[in-house]
Amino acid sequence: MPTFYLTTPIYYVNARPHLGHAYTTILADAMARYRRLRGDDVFLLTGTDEHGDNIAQVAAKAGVAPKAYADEIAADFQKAWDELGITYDRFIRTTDADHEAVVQKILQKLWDAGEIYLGKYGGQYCFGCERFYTEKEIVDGKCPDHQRPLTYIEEENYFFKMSKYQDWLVDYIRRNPDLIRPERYRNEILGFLRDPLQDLSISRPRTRLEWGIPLPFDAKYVTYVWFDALINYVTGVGYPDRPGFKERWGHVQHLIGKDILKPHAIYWPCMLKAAGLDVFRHLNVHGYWRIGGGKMSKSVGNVVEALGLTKKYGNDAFRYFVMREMVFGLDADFSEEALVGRLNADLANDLGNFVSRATTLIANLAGGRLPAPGEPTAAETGLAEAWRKTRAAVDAAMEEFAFQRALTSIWEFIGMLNRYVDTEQPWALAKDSAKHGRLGTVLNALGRALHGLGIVLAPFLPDASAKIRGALGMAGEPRLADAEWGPPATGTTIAKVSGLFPRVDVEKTPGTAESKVTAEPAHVAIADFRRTELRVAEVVAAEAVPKSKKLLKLTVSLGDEQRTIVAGIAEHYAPADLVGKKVVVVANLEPAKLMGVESRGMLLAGSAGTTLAVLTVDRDLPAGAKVS
Ligand code: ME8
Repeated sequence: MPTFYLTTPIYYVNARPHLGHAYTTILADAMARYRRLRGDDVFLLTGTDEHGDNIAQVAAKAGVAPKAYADEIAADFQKAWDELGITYDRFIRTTDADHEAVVQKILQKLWDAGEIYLGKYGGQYCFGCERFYTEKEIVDGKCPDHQRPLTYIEEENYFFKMSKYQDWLVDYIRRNPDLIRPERYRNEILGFLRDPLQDLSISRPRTRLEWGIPLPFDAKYVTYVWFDALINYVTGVGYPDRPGFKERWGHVQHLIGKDILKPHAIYWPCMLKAAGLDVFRHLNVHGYWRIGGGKMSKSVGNVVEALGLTKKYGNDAFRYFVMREMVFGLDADFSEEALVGRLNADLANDLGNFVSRATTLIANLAGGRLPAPGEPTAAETGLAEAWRKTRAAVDAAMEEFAFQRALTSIWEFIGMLNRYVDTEQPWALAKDSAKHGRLGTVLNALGRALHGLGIVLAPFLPDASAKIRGALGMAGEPRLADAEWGPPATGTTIAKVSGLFPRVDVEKTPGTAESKVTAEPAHVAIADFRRTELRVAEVVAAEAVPKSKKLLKLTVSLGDEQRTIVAGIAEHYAPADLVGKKVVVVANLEPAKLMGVESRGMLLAGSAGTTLAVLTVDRDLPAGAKVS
């Protein structure tokens, strides 16, 4: 059985759980669920980081002892993860006795091996980050993260001889191209390693900081935050010799946000090397959520509020949104409107609608029992093939933590299923007794699709997928191996499922931008509409419009003529992705000049939240064909 060990960062207890923490933890949970579905032996570790100045300071402000403060916030995190249905195997706290013992053990080991020495250090220190900043990193005399002035501190401290590992680390990263991923973060680290690496200060004098783990070889000092925190990943699975430690450690993958890239990609591998432990298999790094355009900051209550949306719209909708909206590794904007947009479009319209149609058709046209299939036509073999491809695409995407790609593939398949129902029209087949064999084939295919979706959606939408499986009477833990295009058996009872994801009426959601704009649209007379000439066009060439972030210049063919159309879609499509696409354009729009380029026509696209999709035709039509 393959082993899979995944960790999230351990979160500081100086802030309540918020959107950012939830994002990482949800991704980790979805990944753990996916690996369990595949049959792997999975261990998911999360927890809290409880020592250090920061926490001592907030506790003092609150008038309680640091441990009491940490107890309260750690419980908050556990409660938040339980409410979100996070399937972690251990919640580690850096104040756990086994962790404190492991940190001391590793420190002693490194001290004995001459990897640690006492030295003097002076530098610009940020109390928010609990670390010194180098001149190069300081922006306008301030901490680039907290935008607060730094304090010059000089003191005697213990240092880990990190500098001696520089060449080894560069070589290790070069020889393991997927160690740090996505690649942009690997490049960032290799770039950083072009400058000389400093030794790492690992202690603070107890006179300044009481709240930490004492150094085993000098009780006047406590460990510095990162040395304590990073070691949680080995404590969590029983370092040095608890059962399963070796096996799990050999397969460890870390998941973090880009803010803590350096400690994980530089300090941690050097620490592991010095301690004689293997380096992690992969460091998976995601981007940052922004709210209202700015970087999301802990001091802003809206990040906590954002997490509250799980209660308003449900865990599944929240999970789906964050996984689908953010390209793993890049930043994205969070907004309630965008979440509602996805909920209505992808969950209510696409998935919810399909599940309700399929189960209702089987109930109404076959008495709720899955009919036997007849001879499949190209439509059914097409579905079977598409399902096989979808599963392979999901597997490949999940290998790289590309959650967005995995979901996009599944939703393309769901789109295909809805079109299949539209085209095959089972309700019409039911009216003609000569076509009842064909009806059985179509309803059977719908049953297969429900079965497959009930399994494959489990990591992403645990609640909704359980409802689908429940309707099909599928008991026990789902397994990916059962998601073939075959079952369920003929005669299986299938219950109606309606309202899997009820649409959210934006007018009933005060405070959203959409609620302000949903006025009843004025009617357009058919004759007026007909004056708009819509045509199918083939994109022949596409390029960015110089100096414009938004515009692309498209050369499109309308069959008998080619023309230039400028479209504001550069933030959503790469030029190369458009070439060869059959799109829909307004052909008789008055020509207009945009950034110096004359545009003759307009490309049609739909949008919801931050997603934009160009309209295409779902069967082959010649360029120039009329759209009406
Ligand atoms: O750094 N977008 O803890 P922390 C996405 N204790 N993810 C975000 C985010 C945002 N806007 N804000 C926070 C620490 N996160 C240390 C870690 S690990 C050995 C020690 C997530 O409470 C993201 O995972 O500041 C980020 O890396 C983490 O929270 C930082 O949590």
